[in-house]
Amino acid sequence: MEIDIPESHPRAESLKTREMLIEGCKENVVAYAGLIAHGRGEAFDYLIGEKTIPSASRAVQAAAAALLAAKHAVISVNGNTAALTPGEIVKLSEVTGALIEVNLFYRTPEREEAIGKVLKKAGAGRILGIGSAASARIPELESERRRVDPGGIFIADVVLVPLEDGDRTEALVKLGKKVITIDLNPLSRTAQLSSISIIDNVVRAMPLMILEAGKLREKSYNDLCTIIKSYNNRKTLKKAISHIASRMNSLARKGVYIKLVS
Ligand code: PTJ
Repeated sequence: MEIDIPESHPRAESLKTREMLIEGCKENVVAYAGLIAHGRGEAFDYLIGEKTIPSASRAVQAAAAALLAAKHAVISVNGNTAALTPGEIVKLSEVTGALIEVNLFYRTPEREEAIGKVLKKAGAGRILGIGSAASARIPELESERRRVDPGGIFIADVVLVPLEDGDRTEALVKLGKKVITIDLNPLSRTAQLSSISIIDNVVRAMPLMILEAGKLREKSYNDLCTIIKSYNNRKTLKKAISHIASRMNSLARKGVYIKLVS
């Protein structure tokens, strides 16, 4: 069932995002579990206040610098990210030179093809990881995410994995790769294990990363390394958690009242 979301609806943006995922699910792009994952993300976004917090902006800057300074950067694409930000994935790949690879937890040939189609429609050129191209294996991983492209994630030094599962993040970090994630939950294993965790909605963070990469593009390799070295992921996580805690405390003190518009 498709619904028309009136622009005047107080939560129009959030409802539109949901519709994109529901459509993506019908088209085999998004896994059923992707809808559940989104609900979890929405809950954290409510707590954060549905805006990019300063510590996330700092992580975005470090992430853009890491993608630009990388020898072999890869953007790992799952169903949710393909449904929500296909154009941004392509733009970020263009600005940073990172390759695009489809890598799915719930991997089926139909979903790989459907995601490839969405990315092509958004302007992507080469897409790694589809079908027999995902012939390499990440050791120590049992999920379907162990299957990677030998010319992509397998040899990457920096991997962007938005909305990731913790096991693969752990495996990639153990292989010595720098892992960047975008995850609304600062307590998730992925956020805790990644090298750079952007605690923000992928819908807000991807455009910011494109902007930031555009600004940093002309910087020297040494300048990029200085930005990366001065970044501290533990601080980012602590700041996100204390942002949520103090926001909740303040709302608990003041009380929350939704005013009706007369
Ligand atoms: O497409 P596939 O087969 O690779 O499967 C993708 C999902 C997302 C289903 C799979 O990776 C999964 O099950 O992920 P998890 O373990 O549920 O983790 C998803 C994380 O992303 C959770 O911590 C959510 O809070 C977070 N999240 C959900 N929506 C967003 C988000 N973070 C940023 N932006 C969002 N829009």
